[in-house]
Amino acid sequence: MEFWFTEKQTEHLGLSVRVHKSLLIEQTPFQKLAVLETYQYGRMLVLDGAIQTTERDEFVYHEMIAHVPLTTHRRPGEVLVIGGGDGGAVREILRHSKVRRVRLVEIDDRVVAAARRFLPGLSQALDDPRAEVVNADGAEYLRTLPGACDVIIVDSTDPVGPAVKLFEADFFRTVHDALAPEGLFVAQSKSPYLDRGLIRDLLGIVRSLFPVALLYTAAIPTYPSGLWSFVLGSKVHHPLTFDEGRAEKLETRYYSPEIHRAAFVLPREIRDELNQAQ
Ligand code: AG3
Repeated sequence: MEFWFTEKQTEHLGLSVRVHKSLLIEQTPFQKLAVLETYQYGRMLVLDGAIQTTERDEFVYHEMIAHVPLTTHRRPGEVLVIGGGDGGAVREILRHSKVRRVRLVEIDDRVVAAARRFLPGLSQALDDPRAEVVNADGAEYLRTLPGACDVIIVDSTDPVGPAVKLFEADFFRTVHDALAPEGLFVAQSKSPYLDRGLIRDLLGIVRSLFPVALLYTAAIPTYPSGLWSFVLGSKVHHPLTFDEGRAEKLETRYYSPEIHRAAFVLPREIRDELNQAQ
């Protein structure tokens, strides 16, 4: 007998993955949480039916959400992650020796517990002495930290359930205020093929708040359409003027100085529609 999990990416499109074993299925106070052992991608974390991360392709997303902002900032000492309870982004952030502290603010502590139990390759980073896990609402928590962060990384779910407000203008104003004068942030912003309207709106919000506002992409096999995007907002530093030496020295599988630069080059139609000139 075969068991398949399907993420319904749109009304008319799904990605199906054959499941070897279901390791955990739980209704938390915030969302439905599952950890599945799959043949193709290893262990897979699913929230409300959406694939969050898999053992085999998580490195692409986590390297790209962490190293692009951290090599753009000259001295990233204080880093804050919103969401990302699996620990993958924190693991990559900790590769930067300039980072003194990384705080992970996760609203759903069941996600952290599931990752600690089933995804040690990601969650082990949370035990590092420089890492701190805070169980709180990220948007509320940020309000208590004016000007305190060098880099903020929004590693949220898609805008459903608890993450809806993390895609609204008010939240990005809070992010702006929580950043130090040279601060910058990155937020996951869904698929350039399937979510163009959302990305256009987000970029509009970020452009109204930050002098540098750009979109970059990465190829992630298990996310809808396979091409994923990140929006970056920065008070001073431009991501194409970054520390290439530091980028080259990082131990990575996807990220490199060349990938860093190339990620900001958008397919023509998307570039024109978003009016993104580098
Ligand atoms: N957070 C973003 C996952 C979005 C995937 N969307 C989807 N499958 N529809 C990932 C968390 C990893 N730390």
